[in-house]
Amino acid sequence: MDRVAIPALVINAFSISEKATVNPIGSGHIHQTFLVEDGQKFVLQRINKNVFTKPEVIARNNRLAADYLANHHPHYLFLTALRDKQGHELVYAEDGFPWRVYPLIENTLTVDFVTSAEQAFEAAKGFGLLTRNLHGIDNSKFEPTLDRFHDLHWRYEQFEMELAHASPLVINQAQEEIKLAKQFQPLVEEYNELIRSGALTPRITHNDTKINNILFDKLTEKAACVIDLDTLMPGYFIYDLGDLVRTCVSPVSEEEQDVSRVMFRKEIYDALLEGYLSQMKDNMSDGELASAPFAGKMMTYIMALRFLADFLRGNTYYTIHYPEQNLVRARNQLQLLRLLDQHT
Ligand code: GN1
Ligand code: MG
Repeated sequence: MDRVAIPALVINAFSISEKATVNPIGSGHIHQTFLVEDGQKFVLQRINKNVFTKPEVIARNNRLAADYLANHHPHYLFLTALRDKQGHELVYAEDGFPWRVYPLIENTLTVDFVTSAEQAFEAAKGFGLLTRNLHGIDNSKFEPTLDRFHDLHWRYEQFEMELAHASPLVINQAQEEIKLAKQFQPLVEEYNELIRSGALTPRITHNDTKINNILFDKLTEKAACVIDLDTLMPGYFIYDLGDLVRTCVSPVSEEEQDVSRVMFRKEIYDALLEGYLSQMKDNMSDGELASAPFAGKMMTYIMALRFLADFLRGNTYYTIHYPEQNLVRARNQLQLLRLLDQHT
């Protein structure tokens, strides 16, 4: 998708000066994100309203969390959107797309690849701490920003539906991946059984714990702050631990085209579990602890299905830079899933 121009209305609402420099940043697949340098530094983001059809729900959930954290954990650094001149966090442009601004947290950085067990431990500790600190909040006040987001059963059905409607050409291109995706279908049964058993406690989870959604302190290399809070909503711990495993355990990302470079790094996997549990194990049941090995498989499978479904549907959801990118991502994730299935 081409970069959009920033509407005058948005520039005006957030009092961005004419002298400010604006550059695209980030590697997200959904929104458009810019760094604004205007004396101070800000992150300006256009929310993709085709994906998040209820942006006010994001803002409301984030506000609930921010208020709770300010009361119960006043030293915890939680990112909140800035308000415009009129006190709004979301500013709607003429085309209906909402924009928001975040302060840039100085002296921090993001990483796209985990390079050490310490880094993996820190990232997992950071996401574990978020859910830990939100323990005790009234979950029922939160609304899902995306319905059934990590419902593996539903994601499998979506994949089947796209397959039923896809053109013979794309089905042919994705033959191998479709076959593999179907082979892992028993994971859906396992997921259904786990949910049905009631072993997992509903919690407020981040739901997008990929490695580049955490800021590390440049000096100490400790986790400083989690970012991308669009899907902060009720969920299960397996979603957060699982996406950490999915994005940290291999030395290459989901974008890697050469699947022989996808690998399972045991020391990273162990560090993730250790880091996450260092924050969470006190309030986890035995049933939850026992389901930890399922987390990485479940989330890797979900992403394989989602990328593959998007490819079959003609690439309408994720940003792509070349036509087969979603197929490549699906292939990559299926390879990772094979490895996780062998090793965990
Ligand atoms: C999307 O936009 P981004 O990169 O934060 C997606 C996540 C996927 C991720 C895969 C709302 O996140 O679920 O794990 O891509 N977010 C949404 O890279 O669909
Ligand atoms: Mg996200």
